Amino acid sequence: MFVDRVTLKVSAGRGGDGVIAWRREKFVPKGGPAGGDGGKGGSLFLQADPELFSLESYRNRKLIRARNGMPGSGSRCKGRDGEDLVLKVPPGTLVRDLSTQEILFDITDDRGSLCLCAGGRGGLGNSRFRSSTHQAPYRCTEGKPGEEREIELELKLIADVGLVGKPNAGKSTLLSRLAEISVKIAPYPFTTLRPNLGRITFDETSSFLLADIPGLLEGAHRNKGLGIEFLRHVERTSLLLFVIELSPWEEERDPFAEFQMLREELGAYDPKLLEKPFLVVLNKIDQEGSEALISSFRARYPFPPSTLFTVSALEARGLAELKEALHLSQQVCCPLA
Ligand SMILES: Nc1nc2c(ncn2[C@@H]2O[C@H](COP(=O)(O)OP(=O)(O)OP(=O)(O)O)[C@@H](O)[C@H]2O)c(=O)[nH]1
Ligand SMILES: [Mg+2]
Repeated sequence: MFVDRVTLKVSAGRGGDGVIAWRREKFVPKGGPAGGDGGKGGSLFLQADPELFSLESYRNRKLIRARNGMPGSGSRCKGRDGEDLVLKVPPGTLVRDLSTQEILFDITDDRGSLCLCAGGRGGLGNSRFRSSTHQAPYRCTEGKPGEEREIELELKLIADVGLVGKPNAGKSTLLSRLAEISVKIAPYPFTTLRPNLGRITFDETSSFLLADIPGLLEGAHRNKGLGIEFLRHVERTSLLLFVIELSPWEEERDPFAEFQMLREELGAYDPKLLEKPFLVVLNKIDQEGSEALISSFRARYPFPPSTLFTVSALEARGLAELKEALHLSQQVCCPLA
């Protein structure tokens, strides 16, 4: 199951208490204080794991605690430190503190682990309080509580290109052709219920990560269909690929109106998405009668013609040109007006 938003209470371990103890040995009168310190509480760390694509492992968890430190003991023995806990999250996870709404971390790569909650310090045993004037202190301190937070983890996939289109437009088919992976494809809307990622390799040194998200319906920003929540997974992409279906047998459908509808839904989610570079793919050109739709689309398309592609994902036609354009995307695409 794909999960891209969870809230959790996280807490580091409490420090162990210091203790009061005395050195008691035969022939050692007035052995003095020997209470050891408590161990440190375990800390909580976050780490990106590139193998993960979902926050599913946190779905049913409400509280995550690291272990407490153990109390000290006699003979000045320090208690054992609580074990640190490392929470693995997919790259692209945003960590928000729910009480302040502040973004604590944006975990975009797998460089090291980040401390989310520091473990509490251990208390001091009575041996620590001995001084020249106070030889037998009856004093120790408690361990400190570990840091606690209520957090929200929100995953925004990190991909270079995001596929946006109506349900059934052929987005998954295109992804499977370009990235040569197998994804669920079926002749009904909302086949894709979770984002899929695929990598297109151009050559040994360059490749692109492509994200296919569930289809958008008109009114998605009012929660129609699967809503627009999934658009968060194209927020970080550097290029958008609009996939529009040519369906000549359905007379009431107008591909250009669908393109505008998609733009409106994107704008309703976040106007910044409209500033992203984009390419438009008219899919299913293998169908009879699609030429008329293509020319009517071209006539109204106000952006450079070099950003418009006609393909048949099913028959793998026109894909080489599209792949080439993706490769050169930084130069050929233009921002939406
Ligand atoms: N004729 C024709 N059919 C296609 C083409 N590309 C995809 N299809 C068919 O269109 C249907 C939908 O394809 P999908 O790839 O599942 O479409 P999608 O956009 O991922 O759909 P959702 O996941 O539901 O949003 C399937 O039956 C595909 O076989 C094409 O180029 N030509
Ligand atoms: Mg799909």
